[in-house]
Amino acid sequence: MTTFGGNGYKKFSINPDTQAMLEIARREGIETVWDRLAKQEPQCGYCNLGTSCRICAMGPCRVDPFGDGPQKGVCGADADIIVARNLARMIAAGASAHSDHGRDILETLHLVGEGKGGVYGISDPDKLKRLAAEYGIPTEGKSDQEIAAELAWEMMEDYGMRRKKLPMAARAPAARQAVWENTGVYPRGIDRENVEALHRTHMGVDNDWVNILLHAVRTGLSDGWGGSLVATELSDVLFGVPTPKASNMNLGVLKADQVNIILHGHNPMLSEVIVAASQDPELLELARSKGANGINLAGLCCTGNEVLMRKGIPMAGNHLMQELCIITGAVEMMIVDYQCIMPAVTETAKCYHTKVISTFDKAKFPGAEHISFDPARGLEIGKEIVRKAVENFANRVPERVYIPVEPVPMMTGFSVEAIVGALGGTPEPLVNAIKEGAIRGAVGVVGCNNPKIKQDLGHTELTKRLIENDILVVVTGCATVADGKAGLMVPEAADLAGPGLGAVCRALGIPPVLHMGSCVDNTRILVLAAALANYLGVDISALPLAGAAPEWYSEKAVSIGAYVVASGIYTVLGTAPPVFGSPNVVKLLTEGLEGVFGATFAVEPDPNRAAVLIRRHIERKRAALGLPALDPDSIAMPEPALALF
Ligand code: XCC
Ligand code: SF4
Repeated sequence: MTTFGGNGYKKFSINPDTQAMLEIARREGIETVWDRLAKQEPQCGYCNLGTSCRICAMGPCRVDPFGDGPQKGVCGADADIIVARNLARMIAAGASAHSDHGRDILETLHLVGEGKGGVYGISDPDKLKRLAAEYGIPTEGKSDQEIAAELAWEMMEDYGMRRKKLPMAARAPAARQAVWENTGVYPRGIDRENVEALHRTHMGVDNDWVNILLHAVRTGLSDGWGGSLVATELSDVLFGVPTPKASNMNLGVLKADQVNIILHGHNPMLSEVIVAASQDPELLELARSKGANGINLAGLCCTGNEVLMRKGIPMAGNHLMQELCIITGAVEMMIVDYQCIMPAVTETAKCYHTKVISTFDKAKFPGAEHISFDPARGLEIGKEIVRKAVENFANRVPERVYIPVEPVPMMTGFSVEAIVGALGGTPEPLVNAIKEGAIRGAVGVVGCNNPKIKQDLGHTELTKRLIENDILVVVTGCATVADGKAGLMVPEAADLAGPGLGAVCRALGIPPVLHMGSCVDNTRILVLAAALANYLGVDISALPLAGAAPEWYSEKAVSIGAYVVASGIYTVLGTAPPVFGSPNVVKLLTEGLEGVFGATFAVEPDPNRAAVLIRRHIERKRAALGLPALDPDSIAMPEPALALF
């Protein structure tokens, strides 16, 4: 129902496929995320500033830090406390989401250890043994199954209260761990930090806003060096460590003559068996008998990133494409697990023949068919679901099928193992390229889409500015699809990079923008940063690195931001977090953290300006390491220019 016609859709997205589908949505009278955003406007100013509170029944309260309205809530909480509590709760929700995803993978490893893993097994015994060694588990003479059982048992302790420190946090340089110790934020137990965050932010517990934020940091660290890392590492053990491969992106990966199944959400457990089921000869024959030339899988969001990294399954889109995929009329089924799945998708699906199948008991959707996922019966359930999709091909209305674009090629699969492998088994060539200045530094461009920002503009503009200035970019999550669709993730994109980075990419045959996975896989970036720092014998905060989340929307992104900064990496946010109602909190996040963690947040919606902030930061870090560096002030800051909204 988006009211813009023709070129008006350029206001919402840089992508031709999005623009084309918005026109179909208008014609068909289908509501999208952009329509619903417009209906919400103007959004609440108190909530935007973070100064509204509804955590107890004496409220809800709003404080008015810049006006002459109330300065305190009913309990006496001021703007600082309310903003800090709200931010801590966002971080706890995000960290809980990642960590509970990790728990689901861990439970699967446990089942494998008990010999009840059904179709699941150990895909990478070497990584299993490396992790076992890290947890002090002797492996000699033991079967993979025995090791899996013991490792699962040990990792379950990471969630509880028996540890003083999370074991995998020891991958960080000693200097970084000392920072965490000295500030009292070394993460202990994953669930413990999350529950404590909820406890502290209950009315009348932690009334010191700095103390609240320090615990929020610890909660974030329990995600980055705990829950998310469990998810990444054990997914590699169960499903394989990703290796470089070619794939495709955008709505053009849907095939008009095949059964199309979209995999949406975050957890790779089910999608891995769907990949197997989609190759089942009997189901392929069934598809042929229905007139389809095959069964085509395509990913969305982070489940898409997972199967892209490991299996090369193409991606139909990122966060803001979830409704638009269905509007192609070519999707027989959308299989969802959890996180980032808009409740709206089942409404959109009602306008088409698309079936939405929910699969996790903790994530049900009115309007979807629920098929409860049980790892022990994995493949059986996978085949049952794929069969339904194939049968649904008969209900497709060919006249309504519209796939607006051709797919764009990209390269995926850059796990830390793969990157080090591509470098010849040691980080040395990368370190040397950085030392010499051919590569100035590296930046993780990560995170979501947000309809408040023109879709993918923040990601792609920032990435282009960075690579053309010889800064290597690594991407995860929805940023991947943005840069992939823009053609930045093929080796030929070396031509878009500066001369130094371009030459390195050509020599190695890699793109200047490397795909490192889903959002839990931001831990791969942490682990790589830690490995580089350890190799050089410095703290992570000394390295010429930065993070950016140009279009973030999710609580998970806030948790990621917290652990990235607390790990010593300067991070620029495109979307403003709800903290501006407390000048004290803003000052702490953007300045004060430097003295504590050696890194801060910045907020800069204009990607061209964000690129300059990052380039200046990288040159400062280079100079401090005694490497050839530009004068940061010689990098001119452009006026805000891009129409983002
Ligand atoms: Fe969700 Fe992970 Fe954000 Fe994309 S990037 S919108 S969190 S799918 Ni993680
Ligand atoms: Fe209001 Fe305080 Fe209750 Fe929040 S905790 S709703 S500020 S009384």
